[in-house]
Amino acid sequence: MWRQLAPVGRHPDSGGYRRHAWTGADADCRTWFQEQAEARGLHYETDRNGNQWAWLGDPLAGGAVVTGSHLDSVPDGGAFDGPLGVVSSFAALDELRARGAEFTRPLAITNFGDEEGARFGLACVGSRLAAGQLTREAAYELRDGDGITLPQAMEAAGYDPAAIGPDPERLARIDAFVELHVEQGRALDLTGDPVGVASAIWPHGRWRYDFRGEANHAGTTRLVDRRDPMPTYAETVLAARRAAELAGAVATFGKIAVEPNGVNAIPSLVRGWLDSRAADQATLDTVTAAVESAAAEAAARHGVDLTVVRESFTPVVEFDHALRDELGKLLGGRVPVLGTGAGHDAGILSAAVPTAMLFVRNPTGVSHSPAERAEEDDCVAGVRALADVLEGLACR
Ligand code: HGY
Ligand code: MN
Ligand code: MN
Ligand code: MN
Repeated sequence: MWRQLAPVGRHPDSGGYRRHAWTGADADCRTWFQEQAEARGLHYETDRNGNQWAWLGDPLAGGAVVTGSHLDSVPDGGAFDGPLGVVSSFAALDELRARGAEFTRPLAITNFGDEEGARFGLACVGSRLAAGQLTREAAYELRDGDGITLPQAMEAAGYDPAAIGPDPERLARIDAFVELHVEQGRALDLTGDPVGVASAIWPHGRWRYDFRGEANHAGTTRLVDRRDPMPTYAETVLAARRAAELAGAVATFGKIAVEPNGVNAIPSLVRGWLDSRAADQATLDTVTAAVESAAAEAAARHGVDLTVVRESFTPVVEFDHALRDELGKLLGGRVPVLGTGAGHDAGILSAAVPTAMLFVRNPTGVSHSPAERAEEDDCVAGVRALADVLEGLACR
C-alpha cells in the first residue's frame, strides 16, 4: 500500500514531496485514498470541505471512532508527515479484520485536506472549516502565490466550494478521533520507544512582517541615502533567533518574498513570515513581542515602514486526558507521553471531539524535509498500536 503512494507528488530532483492542496498531486492522493477505501468495501465520501472519509458501518449512526491524518505536504516535504497516519489507518483496519475483531460502533478513516497550508498559507484548512474555526468568508479570501483563491482552486479540482463551512453534525457523530503521525522531533529516539502518546500541542502561530522601503539603483545609491528593507529584515531574523534562544522556544523565518526581486535593485518591499511556537502562551508572547520590537527599532533606523499581521494562531491543545489515558492503558501502560510543537488536524478537532495522537519514532527527528524517516519496524509497531487502540475503542 505504501509503495503505491510513495511516488505521488515526489519531485525527481529533490526527492521531496510537493503535494499542495487542490493540485494534480493532491488529486492523485485523493484517487489513491478512494481506491483504498473501495478496495476494502468501505463507504467512501467527500465532505463539504473536501475532506475524504472511508466508513465501516453507518456514517449517520453516531458514536463513531475515527482515525486518519492528511496526505498533502509542505514544499519538498518528507514521505511520512501525514501519509504515515493515513496508510497506518488502512493497515490497522486490515489487521483488525485479520484478528476477527467485531466492531460495535462505526469506524472511519479520514484524509483531511490542506493540513500544511503550503499553498494558501493557513494550516489545517479542511479541519478548521469542519470545526468552524475558519469561516466561509475567510476561506474565500485565501489566495495562493499566483492570486488563485481557495474556491477557484477547489472548483478547478472539480469540487464545489459553495458548501464549505462548519460541519457540526458530522463532528457530533464522532466519539473519538485518533491521529497517528510520525514524530517531528527525537523524543522517542531518546527514550528508545517505537511509539508514544501525545499530551499536548504547543501554542503556535504565523505572523507576516512587511518591510516597506524605497526601490532604488543598487549601484548609484549611497548607503546613507537608502531606505533598504533587506538589512531591516535580516536584523529581525537574527533578533527572532536570539529571542527564541533566550526563551527556550522556537522562531523561524522560513518564507520570504522580495519586490522587485532584482539583483541590482534595492527592494521596495521585503515580506517575511514568522512561525513561532513555545511550550506555553506567556513564553510565546514574550518571543513574538521581542521580535516585533526589534523589527520596529531596525525599521526606524533604516527609514523603513513596518506592518505586522498575525495570519494564524493555534492556542495550546491539551489532548483529552481520559482518551489519552485510555490509549496508554490499551498500549499496556508502557508508552511515553510527549508534547509536540507541531500542529495537527487532531489539534484543531480537539475543540469539538475527544482527540488523541500516537507518534511513531523518527530516528533523526527531521521533518518537513525529504530526509524525514521512520524505520519499517517502527511503522509496523505503530500500525499494531493503532489497531490495539481502535480495537479497544470500537470493538467487542
Ligand atoms: O506546521 C505544522 O506544525 C504542521 O506540520 N502543519
Ligand atoms: Mn507537517
Ligand atoms: Mn502532519
Ligand atoms: Mn498535522
